[in-house]
Amino acid sequence: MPELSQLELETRFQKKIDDNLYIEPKDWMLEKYRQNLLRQISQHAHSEVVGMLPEANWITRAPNLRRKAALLAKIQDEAGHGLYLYSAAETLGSSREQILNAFLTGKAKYSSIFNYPTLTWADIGAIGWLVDGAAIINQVMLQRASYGPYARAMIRICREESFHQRQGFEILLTLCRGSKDQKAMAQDALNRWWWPSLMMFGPHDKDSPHTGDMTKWRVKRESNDELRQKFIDRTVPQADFLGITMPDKDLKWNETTGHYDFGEINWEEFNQVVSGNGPCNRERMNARVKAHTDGKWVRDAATAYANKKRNKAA
Ligand code: BYC
Repeated sequence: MPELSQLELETRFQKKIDDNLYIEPKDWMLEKYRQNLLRQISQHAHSEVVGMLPEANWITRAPNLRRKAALLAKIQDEAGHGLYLYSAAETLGSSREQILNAFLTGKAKYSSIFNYPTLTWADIGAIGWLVDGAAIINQVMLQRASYGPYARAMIRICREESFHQRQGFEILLTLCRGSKDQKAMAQDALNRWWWPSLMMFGPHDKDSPHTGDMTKWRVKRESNDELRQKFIDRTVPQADFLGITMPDKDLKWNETTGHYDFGEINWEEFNQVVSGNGPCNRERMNARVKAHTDGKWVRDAATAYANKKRNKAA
């Protein structure tokens, strides 16, 4: 078969995407597509792993055994999501070591949301309800991403995330139906987690440098602003059901658009958190670096065992 020109390769690649076929690891792909996917999938994996930290803060203080078991299981699920995603990222030609190195040296980002502290038990409810809720809205879309390994990882992850969202909502429902103080604790958690949850969807579309390419390549099928609106429309009635209110005086149902209008996000806060100056950025990074250092003997032992097995087989 004659060799295809760069232009022919690019045309075939885009046609495959336009026909809703998966791009698989061994297929030809645009270098920019590969790099952008590696960026997003690895950031996503780091987010899952860092996301364990705020919740881990409450394992020893969960109010009863049932809550503790559910929280432990949820945190383990997040570790599993991180592992699926690191594996998907590795199919793009970077080693696990390189990917982790970019994270541990602060070069790769992770979601802004995990740089906020979990001050009360209600925060664990708010994370499940709002943070996992926002993550699902985004990840349901990613189940149809054009890159096969990412889309398939997302299908498994979404199944677990929807369970997480419900357990968070149930924690808050219990608090909201409890004493006056418990309901106040739920309201306080909502006050602190609402705006950071909206920031999870990323900057406005007009300020989002990657949206154009990622949409063309069908990694993104809905934009940051569209997904954020979807999340708000879905979540406000849930807050009404709980009997607590979003901390946004501009939040109002708009009959004409059929959506909620809402106030402006504090983008200065978002930029500060993303650039390392959020309330817990340093604490999160220190915890991950320590875990990685402490885990060296495990990686060394696993490598030694794999080498021994390989040598024996040879
Ligand atoms: N935080 O052009 P844009 C979970 C960055 S974990 C930090 O719109 P894109 C869970 C963005 O990376 C689920 N950075 O980018 C776990 C880019 O920076 P670079 C986490 C953000 O990629 C444990 C720049 O801003 N979910 O569920 O088109 C417990 C410009 O943005 C953020 C994912 O990771 C942010 N919030 O769109 C509980 C989903 N937003 O790379 C729950 C996968 C933007 O140029 N990721 N940036 O330096 C995505 O869907 C997309 O990457 C985003 C951003 C929608 C986040």
